[in-house]
Amino acid sequence: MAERTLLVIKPDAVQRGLIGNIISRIERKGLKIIALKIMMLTDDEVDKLYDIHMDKVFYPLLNSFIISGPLVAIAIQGKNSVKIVRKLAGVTNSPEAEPGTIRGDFGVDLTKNIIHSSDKPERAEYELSVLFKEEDYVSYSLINESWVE
Ligand code: FUP
Repeated sequence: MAERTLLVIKPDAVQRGLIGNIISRIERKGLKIIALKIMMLTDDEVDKLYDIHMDKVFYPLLNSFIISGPLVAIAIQGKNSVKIVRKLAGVTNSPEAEPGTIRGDFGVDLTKNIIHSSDKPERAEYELSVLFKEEDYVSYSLINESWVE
C-alpha cells in the first residue's frame, strides 16, 4: 500500500476561509486525496490525536483551540506523501515558516498554526485511525498519476 498521511485544516484556517486554498495546494502538487471530512472533535479525540503532547504545559491551550470550531480532516495517499505534506506545511512555529509554505503564507502564531500534518508514516497511520475508518478511504487512480510518480 502506498504511503498515507493526515492533513488537518485547523479551526483558525476554517474560520478564515482558507479551506479551498489549502486543498488547492494539495491538488496542484499532484497528491491524491482519498478521504476528506469537516467535523468537530471531542475532547477525547483531541487527546488521542495529540497523545504525545498531553503532559506538556501548552496542551490545555492546544486542546481548547482544536475543539473551538470545525476542522477539515484530509487523508492523502502517495509515495513520500508524509514528507511532501510536511514540506508544503512549513515549520511548526508560523513566524519561522518560509513564505510559500502554508504556515509561512497564512500563519502568525505557534498554536493557531493553520494545519496539522503527520511527521512519520507510522504516526500517520495512527492519527488517521483516530479520525477515519478503513471504509472511508476511496481507492482510485488519478489520470495524471503516471506523470507525477
Ligand atoms: P507539528 O509536528 O508541526 O504538529 O508540531 P509539534 O508536534 O511540535 O506540536 C504540535 C502542536 O502543538 C503544534 F500544532 C503547535 C502546538 N504547540 C503549541 O501550541 N505550543 C508549543 O509550545 C509547542 C507546540
